Amino acid sequence: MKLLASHTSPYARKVRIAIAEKKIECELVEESPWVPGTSVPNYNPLGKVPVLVLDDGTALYDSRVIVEYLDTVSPVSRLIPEPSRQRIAVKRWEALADGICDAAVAIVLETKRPAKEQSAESLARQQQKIDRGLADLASELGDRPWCSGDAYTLADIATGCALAYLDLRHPAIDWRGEYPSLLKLAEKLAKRQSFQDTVPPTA
Ligand SMILES: N[C@@H](CCC(=O)N[C@@H](CS)C(=O)NCC(=O)O)C(=O)O
Repeated sequence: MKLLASHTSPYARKVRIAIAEKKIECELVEESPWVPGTSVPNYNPLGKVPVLVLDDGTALYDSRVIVEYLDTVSPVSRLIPEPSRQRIAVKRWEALADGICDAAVAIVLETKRPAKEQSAESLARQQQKIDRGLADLASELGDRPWCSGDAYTLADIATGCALAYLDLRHPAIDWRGEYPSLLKLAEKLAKRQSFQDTVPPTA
């Protein structure tokens, strides 16, 4: 099994953390989907990472499908609870954290366009998604130890990856100052080996 991933992708990081937590053997192949000649479209017609290529050649995407697959392959450290209601709560949390990343990525791409072609309206719309998303994450977390239920799950992984991606691409967003509950969670996650081994490069 091999994982096509870039070191800065928050979606790929989510999968890499899941692989580490579940102690699954998997080759990591660093691939940027943005460089000319990238092989990513050969595996994923959408041209996005992460992609998990199984030993029989089947390519799985996107990150949510991959993590769900990994969680069923190995019973070690279940990341998605089985009971339907808890499962949906975790998946919803993941959707929100990933959605914050989607908005953060959209801003990065928009600001790469020539200044006079950038849409202030689009930038503001994406910024609102991040702002509302963070507020929701924080209020749902409250003073509980973990995002969903009373154990560490995929919800925590997705949230930790989203917050770190904001640090990487949008350091001006002061989520630590505004949301102490998220800060507490992030500090706890940062102590895990899986998070330490996948910290995105700053350059
Ligand atoms: N929903 C997808 C999002 C994946 C995604 O957008 N990956 C970015 C890297 S952070 C990418 O590959 N972008 C290339 C492109 O959009 O062409 C997932 O969860 O895997």
